[in-house]
Amino acid sequence: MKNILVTGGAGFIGSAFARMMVTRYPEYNIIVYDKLTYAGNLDNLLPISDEPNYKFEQGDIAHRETVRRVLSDHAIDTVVNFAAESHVDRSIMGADAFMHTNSIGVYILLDEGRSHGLERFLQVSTDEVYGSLAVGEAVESSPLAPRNPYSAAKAGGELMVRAYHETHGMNTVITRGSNTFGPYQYPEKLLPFFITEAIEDKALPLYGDGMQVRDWLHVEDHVSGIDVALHKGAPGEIYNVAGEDLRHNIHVAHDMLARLGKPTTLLKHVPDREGHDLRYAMNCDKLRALGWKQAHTWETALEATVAWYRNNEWWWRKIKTGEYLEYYKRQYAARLAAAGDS
Ligand code: NAD
Ligand code: TDX
Repeated sequence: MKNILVTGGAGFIGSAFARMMVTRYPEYNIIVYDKLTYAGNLDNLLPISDEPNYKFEQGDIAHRETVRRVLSDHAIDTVVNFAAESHVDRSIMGADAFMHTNSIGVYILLDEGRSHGLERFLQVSTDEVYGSLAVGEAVESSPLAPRNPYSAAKAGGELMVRAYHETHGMNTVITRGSNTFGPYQYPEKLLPFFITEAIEDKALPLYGDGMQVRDWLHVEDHVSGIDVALHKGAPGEIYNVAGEDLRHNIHVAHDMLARLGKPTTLLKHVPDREGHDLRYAMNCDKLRALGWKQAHTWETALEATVAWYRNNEWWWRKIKTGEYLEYYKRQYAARLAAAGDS
């Protein structure tokens, strides 16, 4: 492993992976390949922009010719694919881009990667492919039962990874991560959205009764788990990367508000997300058996995350304009109005 293509590396988790790899492995070349959609942001890569083992290429993972050129120009031997449309609420509004990137894009990367002779292909997937679990926790062999267009398209991508391993003998690994949070997360996802809105004393739209359960994982722990799976995972295998720290949304919001010193009266119960998955939970003994350990607890991770958004307004204030405001209006205006707020 020497020349690693990090697709989707200008987004939240991909950029954390690129920042970690560039410093942890000076002997590797890290080439970020990203389309720079609304969620891609070169500011996320500023901390490594002058490092000699980092390069950036702009492009779409579903664009065959560009993928082929980049694999060849950089003599890529390994692909770690983070590129995705990643927000469930946007997939409910329309799923074209989700099918394009999360399913077709994965296929193009695999197909070009196979022709190019890749040594290793790691697909970053999600706990959402297991669907909503009323009780218990998913293990890697649990059935796939996605329930929204985002997760269905991610499951499609995964199945193609499996097919290229089984049919063509490609050396693939899949990781399935749980709800991730930390610095540089686009402020449409629950925590960065609520933190940045609460800083401005705005109403926080909590879907339904707020009793949905998510399994929270700090982004540095997520990317260190991907690193372990990349280096030690067996070909064709799948590894859950989970915080194993289940929390109700309403309690997550209360913890965050307490750290910001803001009142819980900012929370407004608004009409629920359509098809809302009530509960995600995964077991990650399989990855722990390879030596992965979390460095963060919920308390330390939340504290650091709240502090980061407080200290880095330069980063999120630039984002919260233009397209962001259009999306906010479409997603929240009617919901907040229904809750008696706007
Ligand atoms: P993100 O939306 O912050 O970043 C996605 C990145 O992919 C952006 O930089 C975007 O420009 C890029 N991209 C989108 N379409 C592309 C295309 N066609 N070609 C090239 N680049 C493209 O997402 P994230 O939260 O960092 O998630 C990264 C990966 O991790 C995704 O595959 C997601 O499914 C998975 N995941 C996310 C979470 C989470 O909680 N955020 C949890 C588990 C798994
Ligand atoms: O305004 C909100 N109000 C609210 O109550 C938002 C944005 C979210 N929520 C709820 C919905 C979920 O139950 O909070 C929970 C978390 O929501 P998101 O941050 O949108 O994440 P989720 O839908 O759980 O999906 C995330 O985890 C799995 C990521 O976005 C996916 O990319 C990942 O695969």
